[in-house]
Amino acid sequence: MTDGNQASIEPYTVPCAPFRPGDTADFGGPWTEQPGDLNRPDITCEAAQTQPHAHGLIRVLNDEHVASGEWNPNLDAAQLIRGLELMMTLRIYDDRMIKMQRTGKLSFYMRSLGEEAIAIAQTMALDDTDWIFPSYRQPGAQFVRGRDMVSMICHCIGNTEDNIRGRQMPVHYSWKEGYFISISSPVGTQFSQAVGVAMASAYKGDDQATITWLGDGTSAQGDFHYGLNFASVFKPPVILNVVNNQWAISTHRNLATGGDNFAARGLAYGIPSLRVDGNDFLALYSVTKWARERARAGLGATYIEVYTYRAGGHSSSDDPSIYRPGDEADYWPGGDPINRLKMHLIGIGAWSEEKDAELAQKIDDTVMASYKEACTFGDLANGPYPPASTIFTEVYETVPWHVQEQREELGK
Ligand SMILES: Cc1ncc(C[n+]2csc(CCOP(=O)(O)OP(=O)(O)O)c2C)c(N)n1
Ligand SMILES: [Mg+2]
Repeated sequence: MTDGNQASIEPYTVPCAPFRPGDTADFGGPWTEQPGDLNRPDITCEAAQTQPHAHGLIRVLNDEHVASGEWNPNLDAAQLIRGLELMMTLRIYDDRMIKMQRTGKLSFYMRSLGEEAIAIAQTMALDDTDWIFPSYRQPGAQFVRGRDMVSMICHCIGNTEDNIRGRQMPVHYSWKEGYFISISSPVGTQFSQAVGVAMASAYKGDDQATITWLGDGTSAQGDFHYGLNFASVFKPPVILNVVNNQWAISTHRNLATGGDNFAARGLAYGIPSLRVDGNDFLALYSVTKWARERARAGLGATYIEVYTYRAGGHSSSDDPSIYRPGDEADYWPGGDPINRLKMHLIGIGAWSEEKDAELAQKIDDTVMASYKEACTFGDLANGPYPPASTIFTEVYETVPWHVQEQREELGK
């Protein structure tokens, strides 16, 4: 049945992950693509002019953490430090929350480990009222828009202050004030929804753009293609991202595409398409600014493959050690996004290890204080929880008869 790395079911071949527990991962050594390799095309370019960008890799920070090339967004030190602080906040928050899950204080959790730059840098590159249609891997966008951490934790616990009253799993945040649309458990629905909202912005003639993300595994679904096709036809102001983090729970990305490139798919839809180093804060910021400029100028959609690695388990329910080498993340050529920005800041003389340690401690104190405050509104073990009647309220404008019947049956 097995032939090297491929498990065969005659006459078909089922692709297998390249590395399994016990193997030493090998991603081909440091990337050959360098920051200056790719130009920053004029925003009016045709899709075909982005062919090198879809097949290459847009980078700004090199392996020595020096920024260069046309894609360098030339952010000042204050903006870079803000980006670093927000990424550290997300990581420390995630770290605390997964510990809370392990000790029974949350029912479920999902981290963004290794992918912190994505939501943070890309949201920083947008206007504050642009629509965000995230997957569960971009809660970090809320930190950029200033969401209160206590409110986020109340949602994860599902206590009386949960702004969505226990209607969603933890980490499936909704935040109307931040233009942050409810995260959907059925993966991929956000792609076509985002395109639809962007079409509405174009019809209304407002200057709101929409950004959305889905994963490599999810891109094997129809939703991905429906979204791309509508974006291709109607050219709305939307930024469509596929986060290729190599894994979809326990299945390798090679089950989602026959090739190893997700960015080039956009070219076939006639949409300018870019592939970006997803662990390079500066490159992510820059490609998103470019896409936002295109949206503002009425030039339509931009499609981006964010090339990265999921350093943690899929969720608190997952144990990656049974399907991939435990140290696979250490071999990822893109390194760690937070460390890369930190080393860049140290390199330009704007940061130090001491400042970094101080900031990490301050953030951890804030997370702990926020957790304690959230628990004053109810914790998972003891409640209080939102009332059961909230299953039936605030969902339908007119409650359908069968839902009404269920409510009566429940007596709520
Ligand atoms: C429609 C649908 N199918 C399956 C699932 C179960 N599921 C949840 S996440 C996931 C993997 C998604 O992987 P990917 O798109 O690569 O995103 P990542 O978790 O790597 O960010 C699956 C199969 C689901 N939630 N919805
Ligand atoms: Mg994935």
